[in-house]
Amino acid sequence: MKLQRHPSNPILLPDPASDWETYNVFNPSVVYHNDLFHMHYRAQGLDWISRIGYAVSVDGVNWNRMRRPILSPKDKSDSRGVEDPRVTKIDARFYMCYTAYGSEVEGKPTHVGGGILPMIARSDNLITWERLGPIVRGEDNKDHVLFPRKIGGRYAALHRRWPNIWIAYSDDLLHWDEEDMAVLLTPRADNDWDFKSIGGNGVPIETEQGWLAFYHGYNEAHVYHLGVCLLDLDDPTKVISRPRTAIFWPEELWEIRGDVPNVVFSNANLVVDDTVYVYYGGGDHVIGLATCSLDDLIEYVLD
Ligand code: BMA
Repeated sequence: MKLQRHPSNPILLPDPASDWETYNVFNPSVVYHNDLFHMHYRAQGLDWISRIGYAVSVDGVNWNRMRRPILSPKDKSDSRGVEDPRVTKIDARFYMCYTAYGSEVEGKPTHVGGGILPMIARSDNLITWERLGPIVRGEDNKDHVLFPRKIGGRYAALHRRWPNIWIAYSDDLLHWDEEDMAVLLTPRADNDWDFKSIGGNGVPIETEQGWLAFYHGYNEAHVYHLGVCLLDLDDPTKVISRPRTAIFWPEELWEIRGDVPNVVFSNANLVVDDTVYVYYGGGDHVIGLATCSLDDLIEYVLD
């Protein structure tokens, strides 16, 4: 089982005429709503600070982008950038998980590499976002994503405590208590594709067989790969299946080179008409699309 690249790849490029998305567009989230594909993506321009851009598409391949970012840094808690959006629709509202990368956390200056908060924001229109707050504080935590409905009456999320994927529950999306968090998946103990570190990708897909959860991993050689596992519908802390093999890895020049080499990094794996659309950043530089059929994917995880 392997995802198939779309022949039009890469499907979104940086814009040399813009000051905020001049150099890199990558790591997109995509939701399908009102017969349109809505993309939120990380962009870097002349100041190298990440902002979140927005684009819309009828076919998921050709995009019409908004000319200004829809989320930008607002203070020292995210002054180094807002990164890696993952948008989930829950009931009638949209929630964006994103990484805030700041020079200060709660009034305290951070050393280089610190200051990373896994944030949640809320929107009714996909364009204007209200910041709610972080899932956890005081640690390098990212790759968080919300499940698309409550499970057992509570909101649920995946997040990454390096190098593992964790699961967490909350009553209101504002309070995430330590006693409601647990390790879900760990890297595998040989030098395979998910040996060193793993993290969650897009919104888990609900199927009759369970939640299909895409994730990424890398090994000693720091080559990003994508994989998928199946979690129990009622209790996603139970892993039903975790296939050994990866389903996607860098092969094209723009995935092997780019701004950061050997990266395929996906925040979107949505299903439209029984096709799984996986959008990803190639080399932290451009955006690509790869697809597979939902039936083939389920067969693969259950094999
Ligand atoms: C991760 C994130 C992603 C990035 C990836 C590869 O830690 O920062 O945004 O795509 O590294 O550089």
